[in-house]
Amino acid sequence: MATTDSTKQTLAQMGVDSPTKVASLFDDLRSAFDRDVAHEISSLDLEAARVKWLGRKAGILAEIGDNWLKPAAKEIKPAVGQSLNALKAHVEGQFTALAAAKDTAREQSAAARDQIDLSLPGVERAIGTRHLIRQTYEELERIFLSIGFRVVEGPEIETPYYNFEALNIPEHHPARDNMDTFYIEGSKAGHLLRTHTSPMQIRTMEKEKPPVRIIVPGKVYRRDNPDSTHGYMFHQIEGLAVDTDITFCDFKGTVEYFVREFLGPKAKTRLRPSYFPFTEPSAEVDATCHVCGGSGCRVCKFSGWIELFGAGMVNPAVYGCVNYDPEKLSGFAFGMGVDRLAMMKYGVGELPVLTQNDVRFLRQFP
Ligand code: 2U9
Repeated sequence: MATTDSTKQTLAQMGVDSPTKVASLFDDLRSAFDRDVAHEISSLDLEAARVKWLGRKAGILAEIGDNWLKPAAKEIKPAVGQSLNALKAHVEGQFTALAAAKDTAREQSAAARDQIDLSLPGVERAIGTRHLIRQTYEELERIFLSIGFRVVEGPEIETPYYNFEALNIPEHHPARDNMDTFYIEGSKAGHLLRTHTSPMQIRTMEKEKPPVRIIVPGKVYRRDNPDSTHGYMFHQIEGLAVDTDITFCDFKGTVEYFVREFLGPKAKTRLRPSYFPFTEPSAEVDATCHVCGGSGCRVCKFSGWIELFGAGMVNPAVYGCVNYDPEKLSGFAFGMGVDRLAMMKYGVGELPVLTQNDVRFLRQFP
């Protein structure tokens, strides 16, 4: 059996002296090559095998040329030449095929690596939550929409007429003092940042005939000294119901329904007389303390009651400004500070945390 070492010798040294022996020798060599290559393939060192067999100087085929063919006796030289060519074709063909197979395998494994596995769980992206103020707005809107109110929104920059005069707050009225106002510099008409959302009730009544049942959410601005419970801007929601026969009973029933929906079925309501230029009579709406249930605690300053918002029957003076007949129409209105309600309901101690957007705070209200 010829080994690859046999190519170091000449044919004469090995006693190969006939075409039959030449053929047999080359057959053995071809088998040795096939075994060799099969092994190299598994170890993936194809290049080393290629150099061993096809290397120009020390490759086995080069050695056959030098050691077998060149010195071969005349009688066997053609047989050696033919067998060498056949072996060379086989070897080269195999290497070409193997290289192609290796390329294909590499491409396939790269494709397999790049393939998207649709069964894998996706990357979980943290999405934000609705801010506590937004959640409170949505809760307030849900309650009023459930009893026939609709949402109206309007501009934050207003004229003094809509913000004050049409609401029965003439110039020099003391009510203007506690609504310290931001005026827009250079505005000839005296434009200002609205101090409440009430201008939109006026605008709505100007445009629409009664019945009107609206709530108006939005930002409002007041020149306050900022502290732990006051800022320059706060969120309001106001409401207005006007129709031909709205009574104080409708007002009280609506307020009580709202309080039970917002604070729970056990909450009780109390109306305390108050004063607003745009309502008459006016009231502060208190509810039994949601923390102690009315028995008295630190949150309600041991009174058992918490002040929720202001409200009242619409002052007939307001109807004159919007061409509504005060003899035929009546209604009620209310105004709430949303930040205050959110802080109270969710036990938030300080106003600034509502605007700082610290995720440790926000995450508590998913
Ligand atoms: C029209 C007629 C009447 C809106 C009202 C209040 C009472 C009230 C405050 C609550 C806390 C403002 O955010 S706050 O500081 N508001 O107490 N607001 S009645 O009355 C209106 C509005 C528009 C045409």
